[in-house]
Amino acid sequence: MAERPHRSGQVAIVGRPSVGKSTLLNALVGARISITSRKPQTTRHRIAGILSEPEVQFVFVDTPGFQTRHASRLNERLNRTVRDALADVDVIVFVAEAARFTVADRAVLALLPSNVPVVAALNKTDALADKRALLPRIAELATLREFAAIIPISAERGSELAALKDTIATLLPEGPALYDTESLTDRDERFLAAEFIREKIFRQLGDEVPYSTAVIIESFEHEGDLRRIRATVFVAKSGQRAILVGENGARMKAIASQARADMEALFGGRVFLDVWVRVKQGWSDSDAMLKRLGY
Ligand SMILES: Nc1nc2c(ncn2[C@@H]2O[C@H](COP(=O)(O)OP(=O)(O)OP(=O)(O)O)[C@@H](O)[C@H]2O)c(=O)[nH]1
Ligand SMILES: [Mg+2]
Repeated sequence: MAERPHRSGQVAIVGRPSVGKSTLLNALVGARISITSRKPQTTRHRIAGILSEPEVQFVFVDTPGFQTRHASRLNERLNRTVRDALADVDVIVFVAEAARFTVADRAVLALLPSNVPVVAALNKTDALADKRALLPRIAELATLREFAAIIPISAERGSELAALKDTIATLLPEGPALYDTESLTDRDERFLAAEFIREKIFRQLGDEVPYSTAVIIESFEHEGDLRRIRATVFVAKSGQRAILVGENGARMKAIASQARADMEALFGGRVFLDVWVRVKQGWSDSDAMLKRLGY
């Protein structure tokens, strides 16, 4: 019997903010590499998660949720990141919530190229009170464009992810692995370290500060098994600095210690993390800062 040919390719994960794109990427790859939170617009960078199986290598590309809220130069860049991520992928996974289909979902759908196969993943089925609500939603979605498949999933519980993966695999072209089969992501530890800090800020602080925050890794040194990391968190106003630092530095201490625990889990070694907070007015509209941040 002939061996089945190996397949590989890029699979973009797109959708409006907060539908669970990054949670899905992590569940598919089996590691927490892309940050997640309840707040919309958590993801700001393109990041690939790599899943290597004997017959197929998936390169899942997580993208920022298409931005519709604040008009800033940062947001223009984020939207461009999404568009660029779509340019040369083999498959698109369009993520929406099983419970609702909004104007923003339609807007994202309208941006998708017509010559790439799209699989719709209706996420958060675990939160659906009545599963019968899925049928009219699937029917509605099917009228909007052609889908290779429409699959209800729960990224958080891991439900139907095998079906999603199998469907995607059939749509990938034949070809060798694109990355080392040991790799989990195309991003380095420096990038992941900055992201873990940003994640804790998104999870621990209210509605204003996270959107005014950026993280830069100033230095990242290996001393045997120990990683010594120095980071600066930029905020836009001094009031935000006070909130972020907290009373006697308690808030920042909690953020840093949780971020450090994540780094140690993923990197597999001890981490010494030193975080400073600095005020930089208007960073999200400064070309120089955006460039330094990699946006
Ligand atoms: N109940 C439930 N919640 C989920 C599921 N998947 C994701 N969530 C939650 O939805 C919220 C948003 O998840 P993210 O993965 O950060 O969403 P995202 O689409 O990457 O968001 P942005 O990066 O901001 O565009 C988080 O609180 C997740 O825990 C799911 O299957 N079920
Ligand atoms: Mg995300």
